[in-house]
Amino acid sequence: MTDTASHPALSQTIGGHVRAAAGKSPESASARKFWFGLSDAVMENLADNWEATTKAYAATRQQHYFSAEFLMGRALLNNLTNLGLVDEAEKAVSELGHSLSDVLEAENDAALGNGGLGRLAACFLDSCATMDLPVTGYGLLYRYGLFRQSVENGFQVEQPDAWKEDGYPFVIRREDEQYTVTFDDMVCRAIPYDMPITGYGTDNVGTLRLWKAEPLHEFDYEAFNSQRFTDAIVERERVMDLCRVLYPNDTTYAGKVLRVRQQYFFTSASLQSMIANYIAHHGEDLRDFARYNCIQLNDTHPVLAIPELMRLLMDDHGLGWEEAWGIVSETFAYTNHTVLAEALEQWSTSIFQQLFGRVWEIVCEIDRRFREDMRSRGLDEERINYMSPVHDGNVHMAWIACYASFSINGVAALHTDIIRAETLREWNDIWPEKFNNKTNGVTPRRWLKMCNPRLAELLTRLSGDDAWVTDLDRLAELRHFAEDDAVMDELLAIKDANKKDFAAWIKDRQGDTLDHHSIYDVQIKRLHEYKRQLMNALYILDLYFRIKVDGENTIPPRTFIFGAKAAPGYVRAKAIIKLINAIAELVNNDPVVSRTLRVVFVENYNVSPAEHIIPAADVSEQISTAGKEASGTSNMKFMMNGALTLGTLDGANVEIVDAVGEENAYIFGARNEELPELRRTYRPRDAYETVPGLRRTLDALVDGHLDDGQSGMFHDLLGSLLDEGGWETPDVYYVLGDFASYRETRDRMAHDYVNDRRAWARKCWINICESGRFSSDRTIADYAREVWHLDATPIR
Ligand code: 26Q
Repeated sequence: MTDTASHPALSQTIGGHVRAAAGKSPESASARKFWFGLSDAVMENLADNWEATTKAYAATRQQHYFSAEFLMGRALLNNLTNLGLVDEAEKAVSELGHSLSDVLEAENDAALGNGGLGRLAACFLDSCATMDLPVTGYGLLYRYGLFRQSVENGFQVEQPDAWKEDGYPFVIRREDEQYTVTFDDMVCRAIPYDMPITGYGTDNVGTLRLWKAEPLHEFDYEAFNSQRFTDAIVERERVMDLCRVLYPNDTTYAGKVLRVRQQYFFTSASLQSMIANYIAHHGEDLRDFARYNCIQLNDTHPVLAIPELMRLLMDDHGLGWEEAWGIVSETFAYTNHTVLAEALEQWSTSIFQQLFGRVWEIVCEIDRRFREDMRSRGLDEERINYMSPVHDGNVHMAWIACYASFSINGVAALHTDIIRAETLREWNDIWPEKFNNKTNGVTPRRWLKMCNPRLAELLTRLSGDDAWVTDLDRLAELRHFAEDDAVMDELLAIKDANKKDFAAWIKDRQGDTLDHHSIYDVQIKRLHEYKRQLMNALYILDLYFRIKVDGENTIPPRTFIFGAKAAPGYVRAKAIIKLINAIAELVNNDPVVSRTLRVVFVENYNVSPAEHIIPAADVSEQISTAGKEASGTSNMKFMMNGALTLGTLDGANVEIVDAVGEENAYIFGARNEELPELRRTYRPRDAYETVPGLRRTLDALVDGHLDDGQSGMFHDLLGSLLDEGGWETPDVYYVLGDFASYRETRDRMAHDYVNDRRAWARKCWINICESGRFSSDRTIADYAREVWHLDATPIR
């Protein structure tokens, strides 16, 4: 499709690129070197369209997506898929003595994100490119992405993720577009590394601009040759530190100076490049800036862009405060991703004073004017102080975002309701019109077509074409095939084949042996107490006793699959990983229980493992405490791939159930609106005493059934659920409160699975057919229309 006269067919260029990368014949090159060569060939193929797109976007109204994280995963197959080159590449690669799948597996994930928020940014870029929308992503080129996880003795161990040490062909260093970023104690160069973002079935190629910090001056030889040798090295390293590593915390905020440096660095550089582009196209008068530019803030991580744009407009471009503030308040839109108070970013004022005095001054002036504005609206002093950008010795990033932005959105309907009523209530009282909901979505290119080719082929065959790939609502037209037994049998066969593939993949990766006839029951997401992996683990332990002690023999065979990274400092999350692995040890090595149950912990869970796991899943665990998960996005990926949701009415689960009907999902547990009343009288000890089986399951944590390596971790876990009178409320996430309901629903689900395979298949089918509204194309169309006011700009 893109095969025009200007670029020769891929089959003709691969060989040369592999030779150049490997320094030997393609036949004898390693898979890794072959990956470099093939990737270069893809870059050659898209270069002209990329340049044309960049030119076209530069002259029009543009959207800019600011995010500290872009969890891109692998690029090669995604680009081949988008460019319609998979078959051609497959043929050409095999003619040169390699297999495409081996070459693809040689790519490292670009893990420049923690989890949902970072992956959402990546899905959004895919949709923007596919829809020809002039959107550019801006972030940081971390040298080390999210840590590599290994499991030793059941404990998580972190290693650095050196994902690009031997080079990465999908970013282009653009020296000629560098800027200077100045801190009070450091000056550095910001060099953009641009990644092309191909879209499906379009010539447009968008851009993700990732900034790298480098010392202002080349190596200082004078210092090098003198006593100041180490000074010179230390100074360089201080600048290089800026982009060295992605902070591995999600949800818990840590006030680290380096993190705020990162935030200022990438937002300042991004704004400077936007302003330079504006001046090149529209002249030196910046008063029309907001007509041509709009910025979406992915949570509060890029909020320093607000005072920084004020600074640039006033200090570098001569605007007055009022003019500058007018532009700022038409430029920014803010997305909130969490209701957890511990995740809201607040920086100590001393950090601001020390790093950027001028930005601090501007923040203080924003604060002063904010207080004045609120007083004129008649608010009381207590409320004004609570809402003000600077108070109690901290700068409150979310409050700056809410004040300066023209749009504030949550990421699922329930989440938006909660931020309006609770988290951001005071702002909603004053500016209800700023608030809107944009339910998340995921790209059906990566999360269906690419990762599940068997299902994609069936959908295309039944549809008569592949229009669903860019218009996922079309799948609703296939709903009636639920009544077609031949199609349902084919769906079951596809799932079975995917399960076999997954079993082979995990065997090869970490040695586990799986039975593909068993139910694959999956929970993959960051480890956090509110996500309740602990409740899942306790259920497995309960099943163990039911089989081992009670002799229950009608339990359907199950494979429990987990994937999760814990923030390195989050001790209790790490204890839960250890617990899952201890339960795996107990269950998998028991001669009786292992005939029915198996527990697998997928090490180093990331985007590419997800692509192997999700198409093989039967059950999607979405079991967060109601009200806590802003949206969730794996729930959408599972649904698209024909797994059924076992979940609470939380985040986007609510909308999934709404789409498929209650009979096609398994919903349990307390609802958000019920929890306050339930909590009033809740005593986890009562659940321990009265819920059948719970006592022996919880006792097993500390009575010698399970080994925590003398760490005391399991004792702490038990205490977190039961101990009253300490400084924490016991069982804040209502694990024991929801346990009985969870167990009943999960048992019923397993029996449904084995009792009527066709009925199960019908439910899966309806989930697939109704997944249209969870395409990120829908989400992006909503942002473009309602927030960004952005038109498509196709280059052809
Ligand atoms: C903040 C300050 C200091 C260090 C780190 C952080 C930090 C980093 C990452 C805070 C939060 C994050 C990531 C949050 C996240 O991934 N949230 C998830 O966003 C998804 C997309 O909207 C939702 O689907 C999930 O429900 C939400 O948990």
